[in-house]
Amino acid sequence: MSDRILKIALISPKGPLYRHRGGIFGKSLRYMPLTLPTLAALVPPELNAQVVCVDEGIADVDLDLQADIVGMTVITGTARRAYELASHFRRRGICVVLGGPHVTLVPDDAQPHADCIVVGYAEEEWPRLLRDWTAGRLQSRYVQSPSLDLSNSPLPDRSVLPRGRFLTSNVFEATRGCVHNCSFCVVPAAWGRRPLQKPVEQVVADIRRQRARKAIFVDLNLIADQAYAARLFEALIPLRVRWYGLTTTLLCDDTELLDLAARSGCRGLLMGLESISPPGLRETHKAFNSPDRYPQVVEKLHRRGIALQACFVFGLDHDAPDVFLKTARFAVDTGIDLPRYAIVTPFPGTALYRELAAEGRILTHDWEQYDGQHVVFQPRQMSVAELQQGTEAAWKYTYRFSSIARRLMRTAAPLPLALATNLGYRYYAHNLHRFYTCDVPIDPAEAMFHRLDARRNPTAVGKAASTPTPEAVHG
Ligand code: B12
Ligand code: SF4
Repeated sequence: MSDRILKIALISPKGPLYRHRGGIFGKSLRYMPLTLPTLAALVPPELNAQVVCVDEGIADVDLDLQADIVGMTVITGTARRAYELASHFRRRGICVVLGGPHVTLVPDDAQPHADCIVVGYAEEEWPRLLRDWTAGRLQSRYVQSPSLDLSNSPLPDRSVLPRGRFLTSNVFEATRGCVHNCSFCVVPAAWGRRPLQKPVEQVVADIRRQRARKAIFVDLNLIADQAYAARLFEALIPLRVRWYGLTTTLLCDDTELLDLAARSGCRGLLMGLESISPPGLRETHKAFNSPDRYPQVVEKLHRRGIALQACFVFGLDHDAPDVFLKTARFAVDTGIDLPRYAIVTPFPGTALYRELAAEGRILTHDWEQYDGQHVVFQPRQMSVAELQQGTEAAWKYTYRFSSIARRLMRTAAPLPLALATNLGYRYYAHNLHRFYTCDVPIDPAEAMFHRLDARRNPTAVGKAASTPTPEAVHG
């Protein structure tokens, strides 16, 4: 054991969408991400390290901070900021390590900006890297082994971030990855299609340790492995938590699993419906979604008290200029609790990016614009301005008072909460241009919802709004 204290600073850099200006609510509108708590817990104890974590979404990075190693997590929208910080710390002689989705998607984009990068999940590579650094034999790239197994990973250390600055820290992860292969999705592109799972007992232990009454799962598709999902849902029943997460519409084809999800406390799901056009879905390799059955999806969820936040994307090659209002009308007529719209984003490293690049249709490599809200490619059947404005029109149609009233008549959620959420979204729909440069991803509605609910019942969270929100680009 070494006597010297190894100083590690872990940073989640800000993107243009997500600065900590306080937005309209003066507090961060996000739940605690698990990236830094997970990395902190992986630091080998024998290294005698002191770990400081900074989430630039809620606090400033001290540019004079003292550290031996600065590790930064990078998503595409934050790559530019991460590289800027990396260059600053490297100039100061600090070893900079970059990792995360963007680094995994396009390692060669990140490599020149760092002393060392980690490609893929870091459960084995981050501890190895730290031991190598201590022994003076740091390599420039660490790549996740294809046989990585999460069964022995430690529970995330949430104490490294200030809980009070987030809407909630009851954020959990059971699985990683997804078995599907949607062309726009970063998940199969970055991490392949083998789902990884934490042992169910470990997830339960984490929820118990947090004494959570409400749980948000950040898993990108909780039902990627349905047998695992069934085991997890069974294990959640005795915990009596209300939980929110992301699945595909396929959950509604499996009545047994859906019933189990409802019994286990599921109160809100985010699903990527993506498009109401079958050719559009085929184009994205998401033909398992069937628009004919979307009304049944909504109805089946509502019958079980589960609210649906449904994400649609605009700008697919099959989308003509009438797609916006058609989709918005469909979302309203179908009674979706919270429809969301995003602009297709060809994240670098994805199949979609390769297709568009081969056709010369990528318009910018300014990664800050890769946020699901800006048009970064040439659409096939409309102009860039039509795509941008049409998306805004869909938001406005969906959240006008008459549309809200029609959806509220069908909602499975308690009316006051559903109303509050919708009004929050209405505000957002009418201020999209402001949110492009502000704290957007977790909705004003969510903040409003949390406030209302906290007043009503400090320990409970109701049904409607609190689905984990930000994955407008996810399915
Ligand atoms: C919480 C969350 C957020 C939070 C915080 C983001 C953050 N930087 O932490 C908020 C709400 C701000 C957010 C916003 C957005 N998000 Co988001 N988000 C997530 C989410 C659901 C969970 C993150 C998490 O906690 N993961 C669990 C941890 C343990 O996994 P991990 O982060 O991958 O970390 C592991 C490895 O990647 C690696 N690693 C990661 N970082 C580092 C750093 C070092 C030094 C090392 C060694 C290793 C390492 O080690 C970890 C352990 O294995 C993920 C999806 C997911 N489940 O991962 C999407 C995800 C990160 N988001 C995504 C996107 C697209 C967005 C938005 C653009 C969505 C939108 N339209 O609004 C915005 C972008 C905001 C911006 N600034 O540009 C994409 C990123 C794709 C990309 N190429 O950029 C993801 C992957 C989801 C997806 N659709 O595929 N998001
Ligand atoms: S969009 Fe959803 S269903 Fe498709 S690959 Fe990504 S996580 Fe899986």
